[in-house]
Amino acid sequence: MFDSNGCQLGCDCYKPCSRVSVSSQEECVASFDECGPRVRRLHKKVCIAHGDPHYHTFDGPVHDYQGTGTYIMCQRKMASCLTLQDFLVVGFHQSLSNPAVSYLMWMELHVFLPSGTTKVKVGQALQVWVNGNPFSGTNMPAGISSIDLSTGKVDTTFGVTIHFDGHHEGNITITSPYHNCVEGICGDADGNPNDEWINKQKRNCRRLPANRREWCFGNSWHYGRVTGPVQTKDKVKLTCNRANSRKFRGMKYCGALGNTRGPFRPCLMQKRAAGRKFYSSCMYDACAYQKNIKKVKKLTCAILEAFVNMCGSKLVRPSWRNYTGCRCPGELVWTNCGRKCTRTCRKPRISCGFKCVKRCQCPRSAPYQQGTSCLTQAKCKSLNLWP
Ligand SMILES: [Ca+2]
Repeated sequence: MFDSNGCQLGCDCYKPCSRVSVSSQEECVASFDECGPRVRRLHKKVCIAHGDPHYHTFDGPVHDYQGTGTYIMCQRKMASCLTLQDFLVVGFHQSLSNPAVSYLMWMELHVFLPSGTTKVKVGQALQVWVNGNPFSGTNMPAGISSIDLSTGKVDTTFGVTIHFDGHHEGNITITSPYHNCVEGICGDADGNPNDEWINKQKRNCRRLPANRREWCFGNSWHYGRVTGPVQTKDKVKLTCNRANSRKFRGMKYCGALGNTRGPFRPCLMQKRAAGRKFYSSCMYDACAYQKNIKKVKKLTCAILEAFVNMCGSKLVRPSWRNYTGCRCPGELVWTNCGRKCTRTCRKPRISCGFKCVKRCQCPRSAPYQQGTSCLTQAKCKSLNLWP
């Protein structure tokens, strides 16, 4: 009755089996009850962290939070949610060349089980650790249903997924039982965008002046020992000079995110508000580095990349890279005649015919792709990723 995903065919008590269609916002979960096996549809919500970090919360608003150290992105709430599996997702922020802003460097999922805690960490170049040891690709830890070493996606058995791209972009997906049963920088997922400023001490930081809001909100979600500067009360105000402001509004930087005649049209027609939020994050990052135009190009392309990931490839025209002048992400390079499949450290000898595909892929000098990094055989071996 189910396909391999447990998803396509559903049966009801009194109806013959039929196909179940599922939107991109839903997922199917096979369940068994008095009617026998059937499919339940669960509504999904996603929180995205990208850039120097901008958090698009489960309910939509955006936090620009640049403190350094480890933060609670999402955890199960206590009250009235105790029947749900307890978990925690933390993210580590570090400043790179500009001390005014920081970047997400790794994410770690903790699953609290009666037998002990499972910790899965995804870091730079998609290195994965389980309870502190490099993950070998076999022996799935308790509470985890899959770990994809080539994308950095970790699926749990209880409807929570984390994904870290091996650079600075991450997201968390939760299914409907967790809506209004989570807290952290990603918010409570209760469907209300107006209560996204409640901090850990239950104080509503929303009415504070803009420059103190993030200080009141973000700092409260610091996890464990404070090891570096958290965001100061007076957040650094990042403004561009007029000439740069005009430049960054152009199509080669942030402008495409607001242009409904450009390659993002199909997505913007459905998600105009999200486009506006990505646009303002894009301008913020561009202005933070306005003196270093190469860096601005890299950062703004990373934001466009995050937007494309959020939209899904069906809602974005492939011409977007030419239109915006954005090269491939990370170490990947554009080719008009690429392979149909991706060689990774774990699957180095995969073969997929000779048909050319226009795509971003790893160069010959470092052919094995891990997320958006490209590794040599020696590097794969040194990371314990070679089969
Ligand atoms: Ca909310």
